Amino acid sequence: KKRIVSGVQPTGSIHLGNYLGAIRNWILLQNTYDTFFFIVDLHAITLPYDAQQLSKATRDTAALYLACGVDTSKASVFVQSHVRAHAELMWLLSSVTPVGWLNRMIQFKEKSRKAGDENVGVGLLTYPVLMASDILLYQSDFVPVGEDQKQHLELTRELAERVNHLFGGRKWKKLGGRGGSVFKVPEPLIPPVGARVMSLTDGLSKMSKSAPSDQSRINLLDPKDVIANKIKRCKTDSFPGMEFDNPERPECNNLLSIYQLISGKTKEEVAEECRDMNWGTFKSLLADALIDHLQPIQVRYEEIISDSAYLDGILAEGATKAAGIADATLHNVYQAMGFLRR
Ligand code: AQP
Repeated sequence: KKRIVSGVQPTGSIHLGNYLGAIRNWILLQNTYDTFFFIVDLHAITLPYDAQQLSKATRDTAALYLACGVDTSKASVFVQSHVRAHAELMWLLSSVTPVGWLNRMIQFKEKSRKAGDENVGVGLLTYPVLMASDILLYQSDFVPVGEDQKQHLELTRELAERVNHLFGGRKWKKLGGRGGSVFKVPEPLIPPVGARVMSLTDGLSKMSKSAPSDQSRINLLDPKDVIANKIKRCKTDSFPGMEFDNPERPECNNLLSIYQLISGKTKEEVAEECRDMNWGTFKSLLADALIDHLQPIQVRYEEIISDSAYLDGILAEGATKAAGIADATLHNVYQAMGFLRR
């Protein structure tokens, strides 16, 4: 089976964008691929964060993966920091990553501009090297990537090729290794159901955990009345009817797309169903659809999060399985890079 790795940062509440853009696709992918879904807690500390909240957010994220349908009889679920090889490989890769490659990263430029100089740690710059470690440790064949992560995956590929070139092949064989490539070069995977979910308060920016206003996103754990209220108050326009793809109506397009994804209907069906609706009618249709869709996820989440022994067991099992693969890769990297064996 071909292998896939993916993760979400425990930096806040998991929202509809994380769900429709990432987690929901995992449910399909786990049937066909050897999948590793982790909670990327080491990535969550690259901007100022609250240490009191990190472990709770990590557990919540894990419980939500399971509640959304990640099936641990098919997929491995674990916490990134529980597999030490991630941080360790990152050091080895950092040492062969040209700084210029990192300076080019658009996400770094954007996030550091927003955070201000005082708050920008080295980790924010070297974040893509940790992401490369996450992927390369598992010799992944594919990585599901949204638009915003494409550049980071390209850097991962370049790094894999660089290490293979510098340390692989005959040079590695001379050191007693198996020779050949140290790392598999991963390919991007365009998700089966693609979605970029936009903010409820601005149809041109993406729904995001870090946006200051909670009003801008639907969190998967929002109670019914909060969902209804957020949809009621979300940004509208004064055009008649509802339509997809009108560049002057980004909010309308976003909400119709959300409705389409949640209802499982086709774009044509939704366009037809909603064409003559006014905002009020459409909003209550959407709020009801969201509440119905999220309710069973919330019920399962409550069951899982209240059984801590069960959740800990899943995470321990996942980490053991992941570490088996990650440690073998790390061993090869040390060997190829010429380190003395213990
Ligand atoms: N709005 C979105 N639409 C579609 N997909 C999205 N993802 C995030 N936002 C949207 C996808 O969720 C996965 C995990 O994201 P992450 O935890 O690495 O954080 P992020 O991409 O930086 O997005 P967030 O949740 O909005 O966090 P902040 O505010 O911290 O930037 C990824 O697959 C991502 O594409």
